[in-house]
Amino acid sequence: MAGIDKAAIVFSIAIALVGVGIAVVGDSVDNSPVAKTTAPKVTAQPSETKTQTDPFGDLAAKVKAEAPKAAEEVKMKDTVKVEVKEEKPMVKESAGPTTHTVDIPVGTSVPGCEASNACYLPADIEINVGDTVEWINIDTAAHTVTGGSPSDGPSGVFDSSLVMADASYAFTFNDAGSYDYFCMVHPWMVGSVTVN
Ligand SMILES: [Cu+2]
Repeated sequence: MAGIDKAAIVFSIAIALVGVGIAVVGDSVDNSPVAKTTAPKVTAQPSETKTQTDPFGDLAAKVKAEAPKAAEEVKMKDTVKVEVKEEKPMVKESAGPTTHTVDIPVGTSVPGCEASNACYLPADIEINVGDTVEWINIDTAAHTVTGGSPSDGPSGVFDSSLVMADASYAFTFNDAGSYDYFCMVHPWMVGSVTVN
């Protein structure tokens, strides 16, 4: 009887272990299919948005909606970079011939400015060959910028004729030299441009 009981106990234990084993395997088998079926659902979300639940559908929609925006941002960055590259050569070009500004100050239509050599500001300017000088008349009266001197008269190199109030006159100096100029309306107004 003892041997039979032991055999029965061992047999029952074996059955129990098998049962546990089946249960364990069953659980693992039950879990793995769920995990496997869940994983494909996630990867299949984008193409099956309509058949899936709303949360995933929203995520897929957001991803689809944000993807074009990101692409546009990249394109925008590219265009900005291109624009910056285009601006750099322009700066280099401006480093060549430049434009210098000379003001025709307020009140120069009456004598007085010549005492401080301020009938043109600056009255004496030094530039490089190819540079341009632009005289801006900020006075209320009309003036001229005429090459030459009050004593010798116009040189004929450049002459603005009358520059009205708030108007301007520009001349590009392509030859080196010293150029005196004056105002034919107000002979006390004199200035010079030195071109190197
Ligand atoms: Cu003048």
